[in-house]
Amino acid sequence: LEAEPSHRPNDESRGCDRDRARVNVSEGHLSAFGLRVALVASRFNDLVTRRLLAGAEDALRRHGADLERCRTVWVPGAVELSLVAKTLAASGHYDAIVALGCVIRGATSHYDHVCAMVASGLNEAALETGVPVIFGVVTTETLEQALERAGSKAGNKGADAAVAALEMANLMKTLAAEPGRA
Ligand code: INI
Repeated sequence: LEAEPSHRPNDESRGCDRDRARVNVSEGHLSAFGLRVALVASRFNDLVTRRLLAGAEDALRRHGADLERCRTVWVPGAVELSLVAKTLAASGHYDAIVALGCVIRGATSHYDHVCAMVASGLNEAALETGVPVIFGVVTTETLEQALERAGSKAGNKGADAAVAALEMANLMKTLAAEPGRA
């Protein structure tokens, strides 16, 4: 059989453009109005984590959050962030959780274990509860690099995490309001 001349690539690309024009786009806005956000911060390396927390609180306030409705919980170290984040997420009281920590590499492999535990634990907390749990954990080689990310030349990762929490909290509300389409 002789193959039919194929026009599929052109047809497909035209189809794609047509679909693109019809697609509805959802995104979370950045207002904190009416949102309740819980912040979980670890005491380990608190020279850095206090600055991340200050950055997160400042970002929430500047985006319209009522800080009276938000909450801060301190835990010993980054490893403990996940359990508390998951407990707060499962409580139903918060629209998003921001986990703030600082892990700095030392002479042993401890850093790798702490990073692996906190990354997978926070991700699991979000996936199991359906509540956004934002990874505001700075992982660096040196204290200097960590301080750079806690309110100096590389910005403030706590503030970035808080803004991500607002975007995700609002996006999840939008998706929940359209159950047929999520
Ligand atoms: N915890 C941190 O938050 N940052 C670190 O850099 C760190 N290091 O390197 O050891 C750290 N360890 C403690 C860990 O998070 C737990 O609190 C501890 O292991 C008890 O479970």
